[in-house]
Amino acid sequence: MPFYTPMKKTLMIADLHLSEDRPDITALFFDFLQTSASQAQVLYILGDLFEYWIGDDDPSPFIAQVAFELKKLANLGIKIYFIHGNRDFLLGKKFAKKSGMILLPEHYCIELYGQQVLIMHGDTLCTLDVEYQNFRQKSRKKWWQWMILSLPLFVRRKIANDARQRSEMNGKSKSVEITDVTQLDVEKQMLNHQVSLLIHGHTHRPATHEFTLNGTNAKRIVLGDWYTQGSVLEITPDQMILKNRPFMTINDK
Ligand SMILES: [Mn+2]
Repeated sequence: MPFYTPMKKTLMIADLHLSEDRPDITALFFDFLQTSASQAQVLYILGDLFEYWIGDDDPSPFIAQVAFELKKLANLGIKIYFIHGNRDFLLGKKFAKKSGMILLPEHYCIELYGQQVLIMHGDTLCTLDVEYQNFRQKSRKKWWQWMILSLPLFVRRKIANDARQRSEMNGKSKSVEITDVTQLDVEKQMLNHQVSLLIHGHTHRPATHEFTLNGTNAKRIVLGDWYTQGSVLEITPDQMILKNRPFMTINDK
């Protein structure tokens, strides 16, 4: 028997939307990396780790610090996997290497303690949002990304800021149905990958949905965003728990 057996624990997070404007989220994330994450075997980040991403060549010290903290965790032997979100889809190999993350394809099947699980960001399931899906299709093309990434950084930053403002306006005008997943696409993806468990983020509507798929029990777990607290899915061989982490209080006395 080995002297030390690492805890069989896998963590999943999504939609942190890290940015310089929200030091409270960043502090909570770094604390999470140094505490719970360092006790786990694997950490999956299912997209929108960053509020926006303008290219791996962004020299921002804030981004360098996030890379440094992730790399510290990776150096402890914890595997960190990353699936792109709709905000940070331009995150590339250079940053992944710097931060010790392994990039995964947009839809990916993993084996979790004996169970096949499909993981993704979740934006591809929101098919009623035709305007977004059209943009998504275009922006995942090599030529489009090459074109954007060849622009000077200050231009890319302006494009990202405009897109953030547009998205905020859209979020207010688009209905709840349009910005949520469609059950039909959930089932299509799950049948395609032959799984009875799907885990994703993106909609910021943390929940566990149970339904029947092809006569068997199926489950969809939605991770929460980090705007008002942290949200972590903890998976061990025995259970899966969606946990909240409150923002840290500052003790100034
Ligand atoms: Mn998203």
